[in-house]
Amino acid sequence: MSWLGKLRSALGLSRAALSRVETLAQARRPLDREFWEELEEILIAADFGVPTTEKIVGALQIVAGQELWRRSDEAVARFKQDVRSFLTLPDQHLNLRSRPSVVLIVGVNGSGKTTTIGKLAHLLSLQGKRVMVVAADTFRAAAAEQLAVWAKRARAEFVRGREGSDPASVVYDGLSAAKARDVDVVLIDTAGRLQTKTNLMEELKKMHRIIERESGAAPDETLLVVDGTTGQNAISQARLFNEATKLSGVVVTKLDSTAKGGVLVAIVDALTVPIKFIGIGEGIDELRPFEPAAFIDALFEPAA
Ligand SMILES: Nc1nc2c(ncn2[C@@H]2O[C@H](COP(=O)(O)OP(=O)(O)OP(=O)(O)O)[C@@H](O)[C@H]2O)c(=O)[nH]1
Ligand SMILES: [Mg+2]
Repeated sequence: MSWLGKLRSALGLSRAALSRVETLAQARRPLDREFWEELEEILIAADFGVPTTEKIVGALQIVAGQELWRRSDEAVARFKQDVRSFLTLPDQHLNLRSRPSVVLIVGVNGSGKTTTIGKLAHLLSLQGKRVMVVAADTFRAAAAEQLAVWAKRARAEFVRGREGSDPASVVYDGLSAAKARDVDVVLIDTAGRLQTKTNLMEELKKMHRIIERESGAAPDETLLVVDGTTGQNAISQARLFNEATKLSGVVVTKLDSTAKGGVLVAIVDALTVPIKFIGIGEGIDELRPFEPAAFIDALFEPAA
């Protein structure tokens, strides 16, 4: 199956949740109050979130008035364009400036951090980069073993610490090894337990300090991994991490098993941080760079 076909099939549940948007367009209804209310209702049900829905629909109503649109198909066409530009932020792609580049992966329990690192290591390996993964999740017993399996599959170097050791010291070991082994990109896996905000901040700050000292710069990327199936709950988590550390991008996982794909729009609205990758399955090749245009097409396109 082509990549677009795969994306389309992964987003099937979300597309079904939004299929009424297409129905609204095809009905060529007048742009009366019922129309706007129905559009809002569909978007809220599809996890766009109330504030984001109101923002998008509010702006659309103003344009509709200015352009003297009469029918729902015109408004819906513009709506899709608006969502697409909403999802398009500068720096949409992975920035790997320094050498070795350092990518710190954060997020709550079970959001898909380790899996995402495995997939990302694979993607970068395929691009000919020398990749190292570092198991700075020293909290959960099987965490390092799980990452070791991914490292092997992705043909990446692997560094771990002792269980229960200080994550920052594992980061230190990883960065030293990366320099010695002439690695291009270092991906750092962190523990996902949801701590208090203060603990979270302290731990992330400490890792940042080590990275800055050892590599001479802040991490090239700090990516927040968010479980797409949690819908609106993902927003409050994302806010917490965004306050604890400066995020450069978001990865939304498990889009293949949720109808809540609209949450991407709410996340971008809440954080103003670009979505850089989406996870659309458990397989090693099921992480892809996020492309707003392809995403919108797959989310709204009527079935062929
Ligand atoms: N369907 C689907 N499952 C995914 C995806 N990404 C991750 N998963 C699954 O989500 C579960 C948790 O993934 P992990 O990578 O272990 O999550 P984690 O954030 O590292 O978890 P902790 O280390 O416990 O915090 C696993 O069963 C993964 O296979 C995805 O894009 N689609
Ligand atoms: Mg993990």
